[in-house]
Amino acid sequence: MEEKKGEVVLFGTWASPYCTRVELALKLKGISYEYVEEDLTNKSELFLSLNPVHKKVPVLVHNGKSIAESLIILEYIEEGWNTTPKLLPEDPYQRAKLRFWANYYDQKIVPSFYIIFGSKDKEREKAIEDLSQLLKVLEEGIEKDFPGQNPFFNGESLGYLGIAIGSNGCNYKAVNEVMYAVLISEKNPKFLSWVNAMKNCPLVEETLPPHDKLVARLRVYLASTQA
Ligand SMILES: N[C@@H](CCC(=O)N[C@@H](CS)C(=O)NCC(=O)O)C(=O)O
Repeated sequence: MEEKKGEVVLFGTWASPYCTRVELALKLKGISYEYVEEDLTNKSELFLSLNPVHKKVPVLVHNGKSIAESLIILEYIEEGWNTTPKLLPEDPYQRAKLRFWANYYDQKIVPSFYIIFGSKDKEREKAIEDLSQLLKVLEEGIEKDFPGQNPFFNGESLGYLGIAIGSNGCNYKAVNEVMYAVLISEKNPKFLSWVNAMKNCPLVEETLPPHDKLVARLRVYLASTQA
C-alpha cells in the first residue's frame, strides 16, 4: 500500500540497468512516480543541476530534492517509505553482507563487462575468462555468506541484492547476442540459475528493456568502443 509522501520523479534512460534498479524498487513498493527519459547525448540543464557531481542517471527527485547513485537511491526508498515488501532484512550483519556483494558487483563485475566490450580477439577471450573468475568469486562468496538461502529475494519478493544484480545480469542473453560469444555460461552455473530465477519474476520481466531493442542499443555502443 502506497504512503502519500509527495511527488516522485525518476530521471533515467531506458537501457540503463542502474535505472532499472530504481524502477524495480519503486514498483515493488507501489510508489507512484513520473518517469523522465534523459538524452545522455544532450543532457538537459535541469538534469545537470540535479546531479552536478556525476552527471549520470538515475536521479530520483522526491518533493524537489534530488538523490543520485542507484544503490543509494534504493536505500533511500527503503528508508523513506515504510511499506512492504522490505528490500533488506532486519539483521544488520545480513544487511552488511548484501551491501558488500552489491558493491562487489558494481566495483568488479560491471567494469569487467566494459573491458570485454572494449577489447578484441585474444584480449577479449582473456577478458571473458576474467569475468568468469570474478563471477566464481561472487558465487562462492554468496554460498558462504548465505548458506541454504536465496539472498536475491527478501522473503517472497525480490530484495536489494536481487535488484542490484538482476537489473544487469538478467540482460545476459542480449549481451551474448551482441558479442557473438557466451559471456555468462555454464562455467558459472549458480550465477546463471540465480539470474534465470529473477528473470522469471513478472515484475522483472516487465521492467527490463525489451531484448531486441537492447540488442540494437548495445550494437551501437559496441561499434563506438571499436571505432
Ligand atoms: N554508479 C552509478 C552509475 C550510473 C551510470 O553509469 N549511469 C550511466 C548510464 S548506464 C550514465 O548516466 N552515463 C552518462 C555519462 O557517463 O555521461 C549508479 O549506480 O547510479
